[in-house]
Amino acid sequence: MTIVRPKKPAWKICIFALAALLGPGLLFSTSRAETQSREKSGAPAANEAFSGPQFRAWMAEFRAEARREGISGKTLDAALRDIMPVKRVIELDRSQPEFTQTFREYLGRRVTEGRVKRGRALLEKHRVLLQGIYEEYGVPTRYLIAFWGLETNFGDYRGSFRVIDALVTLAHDQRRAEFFRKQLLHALRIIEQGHITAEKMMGSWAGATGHMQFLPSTFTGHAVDYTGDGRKDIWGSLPDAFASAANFLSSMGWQTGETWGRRVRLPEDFDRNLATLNQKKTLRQWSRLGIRQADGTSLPQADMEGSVIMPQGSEGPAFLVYDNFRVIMRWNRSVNYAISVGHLADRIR
Ligand SMILES: [Ca+2]
Repeated sequence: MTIVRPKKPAWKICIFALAALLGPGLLFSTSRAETQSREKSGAPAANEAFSGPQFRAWMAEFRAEARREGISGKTLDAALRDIMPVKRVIELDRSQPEFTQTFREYLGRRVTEGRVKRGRALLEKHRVLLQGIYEEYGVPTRYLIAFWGLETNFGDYRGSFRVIDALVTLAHDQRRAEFFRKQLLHALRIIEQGHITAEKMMGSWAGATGHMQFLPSTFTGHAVDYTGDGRKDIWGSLPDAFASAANFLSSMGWQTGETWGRRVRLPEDFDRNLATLNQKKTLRQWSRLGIRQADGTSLPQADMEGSVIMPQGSEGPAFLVYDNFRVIMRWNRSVNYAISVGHLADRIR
């Protein structure tokens, strides 16, 4: 039987128009205490608007697609039982902080003294493991620690939402339905393959999961079973989590032996239009344009290519970034994030 996806009902269009005017916080009049307890538990929010026939029809149609994709009825029954969209996920989707913080605020919150100190201690603690992974994948130990620190504060905050709940919510929502529907199928595939159960697959409101906050598609593409027990366990096994991150970065083109970038000093007459990731020049060429290292010394006279970026605008700090910076941006397409990874890695070393 073919189930035709129902047209968006009129009430929903009204609600989303209203949401655009008022902001989701006002529309979903959930009390603060209720929201917080829900955020902690990650439990689905009972809501008439979500549990109506429209959602049930959507779910029936999605299940049919998942079955065609080879996911067993048993996995679907276990993962999708009593499932309902989570209002809090939609609220968080509509208020992402990275767009409202300046570069300085962003960096200051992420690369703290405490995090640097703990990163150094953890690098020491896991040195043998990380060194082995470096020899196999070519990604230096300090970067893996930096990603771990930024993604989950070294495993402390791995997310309080059931990934399946979050992804069902976002796949059913209109804003990025297609992207999250694919992520949901990947997540179900991971469960089908026995790497984890739906109950234990916890993560962020956007479906990122495990020590390194992999999206399900990143997992299917790049996760590895470093311990050799048959499970790619990025949730409970640090060896699997670190090696999976290293494998991802290596696949994206990580250049062993090169750094990510450096803070630089620009000459007074520097043409600010050149400060973009689209402009690549060799260190020799940048040097000729008057760019110096932050301490005033000359750049290395190399043919390595880089771009100048100024994340805080033309009055803020300037960075010269290399190929590995672009690899970090394949992990997270945010310039601020990529500088934070590089800066934290440098501080940990
Ligand atoms: Ca394993």
